[in-house]
Amino acid sequence: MPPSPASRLILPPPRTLLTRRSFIQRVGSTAALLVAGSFLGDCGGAGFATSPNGGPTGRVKGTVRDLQGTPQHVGRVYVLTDAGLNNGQYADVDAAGNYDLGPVSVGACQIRYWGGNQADVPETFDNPVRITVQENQTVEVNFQIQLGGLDGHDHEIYAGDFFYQEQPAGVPNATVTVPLGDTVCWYNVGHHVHTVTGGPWGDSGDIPRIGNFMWTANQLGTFPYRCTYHSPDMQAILQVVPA
Ligand SMILES: [Cu+2]
Repeated sequence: MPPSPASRLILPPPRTLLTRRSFIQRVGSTAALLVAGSFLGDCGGAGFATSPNGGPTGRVKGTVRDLQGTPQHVGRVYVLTDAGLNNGQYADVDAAGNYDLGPVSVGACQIRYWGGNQADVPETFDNPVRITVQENQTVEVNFQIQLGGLDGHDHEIYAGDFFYQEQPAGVPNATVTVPLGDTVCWYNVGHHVHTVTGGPWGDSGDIPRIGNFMWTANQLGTFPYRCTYHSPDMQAILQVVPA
């Protein structure tokens, strides 16, 4: 889809990044409150289909708008488990800027917007958003986004309980390959403290919930890393190849 005029306002990002905020600031950042988790009632008692495992479900849907409130037909919304793992369920944002995940298993989960290189949620807002789904109720999670997105040299890896997963839907604890000079951001979407330990960067130190650790790939090689608290459950490989 063609970029909107707003995307032309985005400044070229610096290649040296110190914080996740600056990582996401490639897409800009100011903004208002993310609306999340507002229950809309029981949808007239229509009920919902059962989940694949046969358990009770609610429904999750919402809108995707830019910071000016204009609906945006861009991106995809994923369901993550409470532990932060992509569970394979997603919905694309439609032409009217709406998404509808349909039946979602009851319980705690996280709803995550992914706009790839086209858009992202400014760092000032939660993303993913933690919600609790109740049987036969609808949770509305509305995302405000800024066009611009990641620039293709940024790689996000979520650290959850207890895995590393390249975003938006990589294989847990798999090898992630990035070109020299690119930046990797590990973001803790779990409940527990994790670390990213090993490789040329050494030790991230403790990464708290919604905290992050970033490293710009300045050295070629294949680098196994792990969480000092949850290895061997949490171990993966970062491979840096010539750009
Ligand atoms: Cu850990």
